[in-house]
Amino acid sequence: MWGQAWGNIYDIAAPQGLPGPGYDLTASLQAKGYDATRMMKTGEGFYTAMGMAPLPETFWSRSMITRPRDREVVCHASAWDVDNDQDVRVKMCTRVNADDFYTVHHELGHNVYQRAYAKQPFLFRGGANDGFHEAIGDFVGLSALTPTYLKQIGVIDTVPGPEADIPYLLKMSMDKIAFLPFGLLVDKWRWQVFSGQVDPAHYNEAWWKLRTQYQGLTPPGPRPADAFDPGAKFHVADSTPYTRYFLAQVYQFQFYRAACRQAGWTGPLNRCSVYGDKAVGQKFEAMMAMGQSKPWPEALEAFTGEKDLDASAIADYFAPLNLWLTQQNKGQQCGW
Ligand code: X8Z
Ligand code: ZN
Repeated sequence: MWGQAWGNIYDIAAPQGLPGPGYDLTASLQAKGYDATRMMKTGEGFYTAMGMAPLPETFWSRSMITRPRDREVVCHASAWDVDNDQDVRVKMCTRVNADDFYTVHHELGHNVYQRAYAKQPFLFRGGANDGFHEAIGDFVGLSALTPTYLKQIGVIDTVPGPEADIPYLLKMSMDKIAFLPFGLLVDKWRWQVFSGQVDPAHYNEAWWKLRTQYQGLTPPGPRPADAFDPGAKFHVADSTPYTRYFLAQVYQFQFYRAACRQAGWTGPLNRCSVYGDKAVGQKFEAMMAMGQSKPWPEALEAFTGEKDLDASAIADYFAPLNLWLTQQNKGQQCGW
């Protein structure tokens, strides 16, 4: 609806004749009889296989992981740290599909981080910055989407060959790269509102100006003068900052590249999974345990050896796709 993730239109956007990524995660999860609990348990399994503690019993008794039948709830997924200690929970209307499989790992990343820094003094119980908080589960999700891992846990039966790498990366880029402009513009718009640069009569116009400038999108038809399209985005209505997701999009690839290096991986990055790697898990948990006790560059350095936000990890991950696209787009005019 917001054009923030495009992976689900891979079928109609990919060039004709290009094969798919070699597996259909939604179909596989459904065929194997997954339900919400099994999705969550599978997510938890990734973290425990890296050496982290299983979720407490209260997680299972107090979380909301399916949409209740008897009342209206906010279904936008979130993770909670109710007592700033061990009472961690997820609130999610989990459906059995590829998107929610990924989101389960994302949400649990919040809970795993919260538990890791629970031993810090109260004021340091928080993410190194809010981008870190969003990046933990996304980093894990990058491994959890690899065919190698999905085969290991029996979700798919065969690992596609190297011919599936470009399609896999193309689909991933439609989620991860296409998200960047959106992740940037939500708070750009909000800051224009908060600073008074834009007055209420022009809120919607300012929104679409940014949508066009950054995402190349226009509304499907003229918008009425009293429309408030940004209000349809949960984080705008809920007043949740959004730059965190933009930052997380970069951090997650830095975490992932560092983890794969630590694991001694030398193949294409998109095929790396650190599932079951306890040494990587230990180092990652040590970074998470720092919570907010040190400036974020120190936390980043503790795990990656890098001190700054660095998009070269994204470029490394998508390097084979970039090469392929450069050839595909030869002679084409890019932009809008
Ligand atoms: O809001 C979320 C998470 C909860 S922290 C589900 N995300 C952003 C969104 O849905 O807009 C994750 C990706 C970006
Ligand atoms: Zn989140």
